Parts: sequence; structure tokens; C-alpha cells
Amino acid sequence: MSAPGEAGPRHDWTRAEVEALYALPFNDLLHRAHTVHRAHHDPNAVQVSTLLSIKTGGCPEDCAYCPQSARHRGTPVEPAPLMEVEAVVAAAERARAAGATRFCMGAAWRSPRARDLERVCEMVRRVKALGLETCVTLGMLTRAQAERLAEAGLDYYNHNIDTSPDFYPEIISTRRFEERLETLEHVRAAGIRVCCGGIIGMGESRAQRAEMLRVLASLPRHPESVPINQLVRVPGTPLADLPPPDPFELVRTIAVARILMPRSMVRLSAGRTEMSDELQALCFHAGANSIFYGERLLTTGNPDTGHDRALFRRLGLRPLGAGTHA
Ligand code: SAM
Ligand code: DTB
Ligand code: SF4
Repeated sequence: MSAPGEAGPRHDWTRAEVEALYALPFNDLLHRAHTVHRAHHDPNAVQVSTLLSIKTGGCPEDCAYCPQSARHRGTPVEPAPLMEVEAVVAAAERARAAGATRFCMGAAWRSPRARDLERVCEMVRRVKALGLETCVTLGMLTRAQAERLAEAGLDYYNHNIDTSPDFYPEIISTRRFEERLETLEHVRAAGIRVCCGGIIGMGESRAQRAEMLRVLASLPRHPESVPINQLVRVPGTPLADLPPPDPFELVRTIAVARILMPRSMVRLSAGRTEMSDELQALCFHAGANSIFYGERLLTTGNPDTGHDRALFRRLGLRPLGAGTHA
């Protein structure tokens, strides 16, 4: 919320304005984004979250990027049912010991069933009791399901819009873009903080990347956390053979996200194993201030923790609120 007299962040960016930001000379865009970043955040602090896949594969949805869809045969994913609570708590304890401050639990569901949701609520209570922030991503929720998670003390719900509304049907046919927005409304109404972003490198145009960010910045409240994923090209998925995006386009996307959503945490999410240290450093300069930490994302790899700790040391970065682990 804004202090009295202080203007809050804008929610009315136009397409033309966002596209004009993207089109700025690289140095001008970076300067502007970094200036916004410094005005709202400690530029040397990076929030670290650790992911765990609590239910893996066999998903009925057809998201073209996702190795967990049951529609894509031959992805290297071994399906696994919903984990037991104790095993999740043990993984969260390890993540805390390694320096994570938030533990994010992901399930390959279209939406959770009642009995499964109760087990996830128990996971949330137990992980929170360890002193970690909690986040879950379970697919579409009703208002009542969001309320159950809020009662369990859930801090964040991750639900990505993934891409622009006009490109969405080319990537996912089993649900509508509007359904994503409805779940986000239910999460907000239940008082849970929102983690919502998208993916670049799926064959979308720059205008479509700009539109994805404009939609995020037009939500009634900006998501507290905005994950920017670079597509992980997993064999067996329909997008496996796409070329990687231009690295500078990733930096521009981070920078534009930072300018549009000045107070949000912008997470440099999936795809870091394919990024050089120098590219990641540029992303931190452009306004990224959160990462996934730990050697797995959900089903694919992430940089090893020793490498990330060394990168933080070399760049003089500190994990936010996590003491002196890096
Ligand atoms: N099933 C739930 C849903 O779709 O909302 C939650 C889990 S789903 C795996 C969470 C997010 O992971 C997706 O929205 C997408 O943004 C991201 N994701 C999945 N596969 C990816 C990939 N290959 N590369 C980059 N991001 C990916
Ligand atoms: C998000 O935006 N990215 C994370 C998390 N939210 C759930 C997931 C990335 C998944 C990458 C592919 C995989 O590991 O399966
Ligand atoms: Fe299922 Fe989520 Fe993967 Fe889509 S992104 S196939 S909904 S796990």
C-alpha cells in the first residue's frame, strides 16, 4: 500500500507504452530499470526460494511447454503420486538448512481434489512451523479452496498467466486464459499473496511478451512475486526443438517487468542452467531480485547450490533475510 501522498504503482500502462520500453536502447532501458529497482529494493539482496514437486507427472492438461502433461509421450518424467507429509517436511528442513527462506510446493494437477487439498494444507502448516514462508502451485482453485489454504496459513499461491492472451490458445487448449484470472481473483479474495508470471522463449513475438507483462501490471494489485521463466526445452514436449531466445530479450523482459511492477519481487526462474553467470548478473542489474535455489526445479535441473553461492559472492549479493549462507 502507498504512504499518504505517495502515488502507488500504475495499473494503466498501454500496449504502446510497454512496447516503447522494450524498444529503448539497451543501456537506456537498463538505466531506467535499475533506477526503479534501487528506489524500491536493496539492489544487493536476492530472495531465495526452493521448489519441490509434491505430485509429479500424469497431468490431464496439454500445456505445450510442460514435461508433466500426460499428453506428451516420451518426456523424461517419472509420474509420482502426492507425497506423504513427513517426506515433504524433511525436504523443507534441508532447504532451510541450505539457506532458502521460502519453500514452494508444486503439483501437476488441473485443480486439486478435496482430500488432496487437505493433505497439502497439512504440509503448509508443518512447513510454516519450521519458520519458512510457504508457497504452493496446484492449478485452478475455487474460492472455497483458496479459503482452506488461507486458513492453513499459506503465504503465496503461484499461478502463472504464462503468456499473452492471444498466444495462449497456441500453447494450451484445455483451459482458457480467463480461468487463470479467475483463480487469481479467488487467491486474492482469500488474502493470500500472489506469485504470477510467465515464460519466454515459446515462439511468442516481442509484442506478445510486452502484452503478457502489461496484463500482469493491469491486475487490480500487482503480484507480490513475478516469476520470469525461460522455457526449459524438455525432450518429448511439442516445444522441445525451438531455438533459445536472444539472451538480451530476457534481460529486456526483466527490465520491463521491473519498471511496470516496481514493488514486486521479480524472479529469474526456470532456465538458469542455460544462462551464463554474466547473463544472470545483467538480469540482477535489470531488476531481478529472487531466484529458485536448489539443484532441482520441479522435474528439471537448476544450477548447483555451490555455483549459486559462488556467483552471489562474486557479485556481492546477499540472500534476503537468510543470514550469511551464501
Ligand atoms: N499444474 C499447475 C499449473 O499449471 O498451474 C502448477 C504446476 S506448473 C508446472 C507451474 C508453472 O511451471 C507453469 O505455469 C509454467 O509457468 C512453469 N513451467 C512448467 N514447465 C516449464 C518449462 N518447461 N519451462 C519453463 N517453465 C515451465
Ligand atoms: C514458476 O514460475 N516456475 C517454477 C514454479 N513457478 C512452479 C516451475 C518451473 C518448472 C520448470 C520445468 C520443470 O522443472 O518441470
Ligand atoms: Fe499440468 Fe501445470 Fe504442467 Fe500444465 S503446467 S501440464 S497444468 S503441471
